[in-house]
Amino acid sequence: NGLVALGMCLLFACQPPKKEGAPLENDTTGFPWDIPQTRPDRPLSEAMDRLYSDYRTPRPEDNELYSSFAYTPLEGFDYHDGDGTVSRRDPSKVIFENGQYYVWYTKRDTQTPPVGWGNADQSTEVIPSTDWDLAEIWYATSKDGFRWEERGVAVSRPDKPAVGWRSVSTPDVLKFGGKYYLYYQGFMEASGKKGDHCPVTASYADSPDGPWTPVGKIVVENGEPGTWDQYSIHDPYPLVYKGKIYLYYKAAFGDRPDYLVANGLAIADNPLGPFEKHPLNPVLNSSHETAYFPFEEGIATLVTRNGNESNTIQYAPDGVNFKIAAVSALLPLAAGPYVPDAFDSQANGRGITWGLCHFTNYGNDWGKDYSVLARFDCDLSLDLDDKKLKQTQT
Ligand code: AAL
Repeated sequence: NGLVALGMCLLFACQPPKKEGAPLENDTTGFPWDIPQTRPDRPLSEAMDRLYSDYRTPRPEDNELYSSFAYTPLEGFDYHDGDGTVSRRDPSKVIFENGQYYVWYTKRDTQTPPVGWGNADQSTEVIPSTDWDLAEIWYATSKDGFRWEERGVAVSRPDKPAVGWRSVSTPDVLKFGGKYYLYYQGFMEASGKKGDHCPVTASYADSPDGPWTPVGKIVVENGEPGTWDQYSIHDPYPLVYKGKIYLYYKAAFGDRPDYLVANGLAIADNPLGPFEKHPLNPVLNSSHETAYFPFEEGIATLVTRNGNESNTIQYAPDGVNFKIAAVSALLPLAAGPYVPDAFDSQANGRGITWGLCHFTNYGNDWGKDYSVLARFDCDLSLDLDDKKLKQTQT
């Protein structure tokens, strides 16, 4: 054993010291063994070229916009033993007010589980078609982001024929000029029929605890017939960026089920509009229930579930022209991150470390299911000691 150890020592002692960034011995590519941070001065293949042109750093571990995701069940929500009559989904972003975290979400509490998208004809005034039919917007608070207390309804369904009489769902929150605004989808017909062709409406309040006053009108209009967002304005997601309200939303070329999901941007000076759609819309060619957050001088986004660029984290230095910054896996669906600087970013966004998301399809038939809220944790923040966090994750 002693001899073997001595031999090993001699072997190591005889090795030339490794030089940072030096090419491998016998390496004919001329490519240094340690991936350089700067582009090598030689022609590159398409793939290696992308490494330097499309991503923020050649190595994911150096890229502030790369993260994996951890998930934790939440405490404090009752799901009626999972019988499908109660569902919570599509959480808003999380905000911190009055010493606690707040979140708003779609809650369905119906006599029966949904009959399913394909059976929408069987829905009634009390029997839901899909998971988000006959829903209301509820809210919950938490001191630590894990244990939540459901506080009650924030926005209920107004009487017919007001916007949202059939269902109000998929909220997000804005704080602006000392007031709070909830933006959400207002259904005028059951989902699964033509109800999903819905626009966005809003309510406002002086306190995150309400009471909420519905504006009773459409705030972000569907596009003109023939345009990409003619059918729906879904998943509204407001941020304050460069002093204006940037409201991102999902729409689709075509109608379900043959549709291509994309995301657009509408900008306003005032929370209740008028919202002007960006001339370059759509600004994302993929993604469902998309989350956005200020990052450095621009906006970053989690691109999930639908489209060619699903499972990417993208970045737009101007909030408009997004490019893939990182490719990851198991991204949170319908993420509502805690975005500390969502409403006062001065082109110095700090990123995110956690939020709420949902898990759907607790059932065996699409749309005939219930959903639960969960917490996700990630490292998409400039404030974390990245290296330390990543070491503990590996
Ligand atoms: C979600 C969201 C919107 C849709 C429905 C409820 O995935 O995109 O909110 O309308 O499904």
